Amino acid sequence: MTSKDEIDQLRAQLNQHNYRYYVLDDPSVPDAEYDRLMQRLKQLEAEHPDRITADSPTQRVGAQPLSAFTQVTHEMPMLSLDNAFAETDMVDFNRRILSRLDLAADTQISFACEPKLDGIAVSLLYEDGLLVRGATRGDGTTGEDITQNIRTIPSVPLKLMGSGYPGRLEVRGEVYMPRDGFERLNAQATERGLKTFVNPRNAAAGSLRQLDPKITASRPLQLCSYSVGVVAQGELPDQHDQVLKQLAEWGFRLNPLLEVVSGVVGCLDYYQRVLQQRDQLAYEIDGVVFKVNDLALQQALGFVSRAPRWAIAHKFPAQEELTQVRAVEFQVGRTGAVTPVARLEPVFVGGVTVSNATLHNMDEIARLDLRVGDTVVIRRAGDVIPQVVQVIIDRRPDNASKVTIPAQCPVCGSQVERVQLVKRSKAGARTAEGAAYRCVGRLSCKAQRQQALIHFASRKAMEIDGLGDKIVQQLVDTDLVRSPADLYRLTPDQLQALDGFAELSANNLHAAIQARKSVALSRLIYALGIPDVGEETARTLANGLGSLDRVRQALPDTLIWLPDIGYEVATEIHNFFADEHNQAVLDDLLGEMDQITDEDGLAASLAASVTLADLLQRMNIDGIAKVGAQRLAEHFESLDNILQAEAVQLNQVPKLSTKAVNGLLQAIADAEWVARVTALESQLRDFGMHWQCQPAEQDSADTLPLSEQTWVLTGTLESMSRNQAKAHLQDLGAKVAGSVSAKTDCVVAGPGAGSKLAQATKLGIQVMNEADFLAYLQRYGITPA
Ligand code: 9MJ
Repeated sequence: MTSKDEIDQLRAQLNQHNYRYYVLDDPSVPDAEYDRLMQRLKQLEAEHPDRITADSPTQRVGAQPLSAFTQVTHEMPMLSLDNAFAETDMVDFNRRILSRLDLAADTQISFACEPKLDGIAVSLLYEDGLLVRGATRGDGTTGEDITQNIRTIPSVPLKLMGSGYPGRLEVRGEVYMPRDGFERLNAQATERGLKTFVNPRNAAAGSLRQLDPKITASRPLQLCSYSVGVVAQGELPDQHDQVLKQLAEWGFRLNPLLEVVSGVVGCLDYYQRVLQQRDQLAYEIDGVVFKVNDLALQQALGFVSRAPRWAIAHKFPAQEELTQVRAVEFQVGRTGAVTPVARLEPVFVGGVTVSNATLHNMDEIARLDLRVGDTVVIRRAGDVIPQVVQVIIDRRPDNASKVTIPAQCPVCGSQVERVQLVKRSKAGARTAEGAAYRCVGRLSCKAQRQQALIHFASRKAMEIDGLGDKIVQQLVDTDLVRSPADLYRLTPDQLQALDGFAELSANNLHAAIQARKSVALSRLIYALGIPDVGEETARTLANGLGSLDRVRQALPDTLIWLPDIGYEVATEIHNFFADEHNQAVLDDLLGEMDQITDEDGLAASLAASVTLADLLQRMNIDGIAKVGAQRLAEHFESLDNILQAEAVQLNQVPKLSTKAVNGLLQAIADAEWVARVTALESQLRDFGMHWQCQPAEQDSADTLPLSEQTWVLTGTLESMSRNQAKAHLQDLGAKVAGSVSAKTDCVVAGPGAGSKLAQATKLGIQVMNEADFLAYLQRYGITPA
């Protein structure tokens, strides 16, 4: 094949893969294959620079930053849409159309319906099938030339697909940022200490406004087309929906919810159906758009001022509203964290009345520059909790007051202490830091007591049936319960004295509490509410260490041997159990309980898997990695021998580098290091480790079929609930994660699986359907109830 043919073929393949991935959301090859084709094309183009064309997939980004955008005058003005806010507005819209067209009042006109994307309207001009200009709507008459930014959006065709397109064709549509991309972008900005975007629309607008197209290229933008402007040297179909379908064939992304309905009743029904789906959509919409489908009728209807008579936007309830901050109060959580909450002038937003919004922490207040009395933008999108996203500084009253953290806990009056928070990346670099505040009152603080007990009794913790939040509140308010142990000491009489209890209900709750005197170890660990210890970590601790005693004693250096436990979490766990107050509360609780069972009957797996070489490798000795550690372990056979070794002996270890010898000498001379490694070794021995032994126990967690594997569940399964499927996988040793990444080993996909399945296919990860999964479980003797 000649290089020209190969270049043509690569471009065609890349365009096709790109179209499948970004326009159809249906990837056809793994990313690695796409990258390989792209590399090959870049290589060929470097060898034959004369063959580079503007529509080559390599040429999306590459233009130099501009110093300013130039103005563009639209050949056909880009109109705006009239709004309808109520059903009566829609009925009036329909009536105006019928009367203007001289049609009978009961005529059912065909309307094309689409969701109204909340982004930035743009115009894309194609000449002979090539993208020659991209522009913003601007004021409708003049916009800005943003061609080089538009070219970076992967769902924008640089060259139209197929054939039959007009010589000049202006495609119009919306550039928007899907929700997941927006969340990711803001999370990155927060991590880097940069300003976040208020909403996906502002993020899309800000991304298109960049003078440097490389920045635009790094933003997750999408284009969806919804109409045409200039059409010359060619013709298009005579119905709006057919025009859009024709655009799809030329390579544009269309909204999959596009429909044609009959009459205003059809429009109102469509509005309701899309409204129901709003929160589940991958992108934000602020309503739906209705357009008379017949282009001849559109022509006959014409325009009034700047909007067409044949189209209308029926708006959804706003997801952002302005209101005022009446006060900022402080709440105390389970671990004593003191967090600010904004008390707001009640406002209707995202379909509910909102009068409180969390402010997260004092850093957030500083970032927003929020004061009491300020007018703020409240956002409630999807079913997430309402957020304060912006302060309108221009409306700040003279008497607005700054927010300060109270010196005393608002609930118990104990001192509030400041704790420095440092977030680290996996490599240990600081990624963010800030201050948190904590009430030092522990269980003497009613707020902490109440939250701790609610957590203790909750379903994933001790699962005490019938012990709901309201009852816990009464038990705390009446001082009947001051710690988890007190729960077990409650008598039926005491319960019966509470509001809403009779003899039977009191006896039932008493029995339910007593029934939870014996639980699985992992439940108890989770129920204790150790900071940073969720269900999964609790299970790891229970399975890996096998007994509560070991968990209580484990040193941070020991804990980090367990899967997915890093040094920070290890330190939190160790500090929790080292704390005298926690020890007393736990001893008291254990005194009331009967039996803590290791739920899966697994023996401690940690000890069996540790060797002297592993230990040396992990003790941060300069110059010593896996191989060096192995050589040392083989030569000296025990840690004692190594600690007593001098330079002469170390130099006798075959093939040990000078750097490793020096690193080790330095470590041995460091009393703190020696104390750490000795304590670790002694603890691992106590926990049952034997140097150089093979895994002793066959059923240890490390030898479970799915140890070290990560699985993801998506969609719904018919034969079992998601929690049951999760439990089965965990029994087999797998970690069950909430999202698909390169680390995922397998995805179980039931009907209704969406983006996770797409992601798995994209990454080339194994996918099982329900039948495969059942057969797989069967192999290990698991049959769902
Ligand atoms: C949006 N934003 O989704 C129009 N739009 O049509 C749709 N906007 C529009 N159509 C004419 N789907 C002017 C604006």
